[in-house]
Amino acid sequence: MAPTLALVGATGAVGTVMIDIMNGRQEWPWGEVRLIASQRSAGRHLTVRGVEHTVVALSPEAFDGVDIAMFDVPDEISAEWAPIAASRGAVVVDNSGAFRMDDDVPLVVPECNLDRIHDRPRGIIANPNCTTLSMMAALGALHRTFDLRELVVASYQAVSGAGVAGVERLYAELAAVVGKGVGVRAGDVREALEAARLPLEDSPFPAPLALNVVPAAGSYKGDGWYSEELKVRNESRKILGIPDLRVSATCVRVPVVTTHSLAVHATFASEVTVEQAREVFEAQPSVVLMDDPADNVFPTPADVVGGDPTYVGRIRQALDFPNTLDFFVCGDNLRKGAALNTYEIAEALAR
Ligand code: 11C
Repeated sequence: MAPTLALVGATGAVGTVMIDIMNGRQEWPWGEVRLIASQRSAGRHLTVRGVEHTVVALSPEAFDGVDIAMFDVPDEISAEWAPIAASRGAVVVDNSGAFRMDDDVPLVVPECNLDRIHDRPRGIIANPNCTTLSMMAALGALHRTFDLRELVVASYQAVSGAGVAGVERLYAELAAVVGKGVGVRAGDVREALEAARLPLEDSPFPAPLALNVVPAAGSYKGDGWYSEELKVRNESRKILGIPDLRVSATCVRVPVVTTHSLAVHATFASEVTVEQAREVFEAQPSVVLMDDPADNVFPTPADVVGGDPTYVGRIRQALDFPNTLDFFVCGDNLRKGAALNTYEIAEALAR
């Protein structure tokens, strides 16, 4: 019998993208589809592949008969409900941060470690953070061939990483500064936001985003590090299977709606030429090369948003660092960075 698929968080930002991905899939291995959300959203009607579904409220019984449950909900909801779904017999594919570093939960990117989906003692498989994910298809391909030793990255993260509230905040801030001649004197953007009744206390971000970049993504964890930076380090090590990989990340929020970018400085066991790296990227179906700087060809979020691949450009050998490649990647943080990777894992389980 065709397996039953549940989507928990069906009405949220990533859940909405997930339904879009489900609608676009060519293969369709599923029988019943069950859409699950909070009590507040229960009863809403959503259409999946032309069939109208009524959203049901999250409850233990909602998982009865479910084979695979994709969770796109906040950490605390996953922490409570993923084990309940697993205890009812579902395999959970969880997009939150609740289980990623649990030794009994594989952290999977299909391009890197799909075989790990079979080793899931808790019945849960975790999906990485979108920042880590945005570079993983490209980095994993290079690591398989050239043996990655060190990783230094700077991220340029879109506001939709902080959900609908992040997107609304950016648009409101932009409306408050456009045409006002601000951005030329220290503090004038903050003043413009105050004047527009957009106090920073109401923002999901710790500083103005309009006409600005903010070197603080996620929550502050002490010793100078933000949560996004620690996730990049810990998750990269786990996904690539290199527990002692040397990693340093600086994560920065930028005024982009959707699509995270990363400047990657990756050091390998021996020298890697640009041509060798290109060959590896060209052989990876989910990577698209946009790399002709002489002709202004490189990936930017505005040019690739909404796409499924990882876009790679600006590939060059670091001038003063042996065995090191520098390159720039862009990936849609809501698609491959969240919903698509989760769905690909579920699809592989169904197969
Ligand atoms: C951001 N990467 O851009 C985050 C969002 O651990 O799943 C995803 C947080 C996570 O703010």
